[in-house]
Amino acid sequence: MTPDKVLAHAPKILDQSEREIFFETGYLLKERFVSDAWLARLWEVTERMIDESRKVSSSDDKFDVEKDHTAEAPKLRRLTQPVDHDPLYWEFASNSMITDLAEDLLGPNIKFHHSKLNFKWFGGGEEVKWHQDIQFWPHTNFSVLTIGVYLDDVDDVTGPMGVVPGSHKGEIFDQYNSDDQWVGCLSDGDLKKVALEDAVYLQGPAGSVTVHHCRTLHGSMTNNHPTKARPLLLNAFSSADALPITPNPTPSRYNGTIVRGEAARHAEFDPYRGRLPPDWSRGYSSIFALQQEEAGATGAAE
Ligand SMILES: O=C(O)CCC(=O)C(=O)O
Repeated sequence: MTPDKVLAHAPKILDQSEREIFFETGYLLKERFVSDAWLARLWEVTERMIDESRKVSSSDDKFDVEKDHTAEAPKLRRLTQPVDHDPLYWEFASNSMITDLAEDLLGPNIKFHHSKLNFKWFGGGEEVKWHQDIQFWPHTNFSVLTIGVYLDDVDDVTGPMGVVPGSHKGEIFDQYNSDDQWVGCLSDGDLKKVALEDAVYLQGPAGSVTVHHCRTLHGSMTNNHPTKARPLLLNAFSSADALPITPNPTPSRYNGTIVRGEAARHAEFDPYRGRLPPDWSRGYSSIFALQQEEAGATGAAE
């Protein structure tokens, strides 16, 4: 759905000016947006997930862990598709204030795409290199976005999400390396073309929410805090009329579920001039493994 058509519907939860700012800059930060009651419920299940991760010694379909992850000292990078692992995560994605927020920015008919919980563990939790999302999951149009919730307070030490304002209106960059392998981030050469000096780092207390457009250039630095992780629960949505044109890298029983309104009768099209991702229908590892070019990670996606 085009911004004009979205803006023509009355907002539920945002001011009209906030919606206009999102379409202009490609991102939004809403401090303390998620209620304490929701945060407490999300923490209860998230603590359980962290405990469960103690049983794994290497990454699998559910837990993406750092190399020195152990039962005694877990070091989680990501819980993949939280919605598949506890009904609470699905309730949050499909029926909460973040679903209202998605509706204000995507229009009345909305589809769920995927979810992930990035932990960015303390004491060096890995960076996420500068990238755009739409190349991971191209759609027929660009009415696609991701909403992140900081489950804990985030400052400049814990590795806040950084965004480049206005980059959603610019180039769709190649996210392959010079050996033609998908790495899911920009090359050093392309980064020189980007106004990284304008990057904004989104910080705030627990419950603050980030929104980034599917073409917005974003990334985050290492978490250098000695004791505090930076759990960021991310849910991606699209307008119902934006259809994925490649297989979803992280399948879930909820992929493509209409969470507001109704299914589209017609697809809407924006020309997609980016390069297509590899065929991930047979498996995908994670953005961390791919960006770090860990052994087997790129191959797994081919
Ligand atoms: O966790 C972050 O800081 C960024 C997450 C992200 O961009 C991603 O997982 O695609």
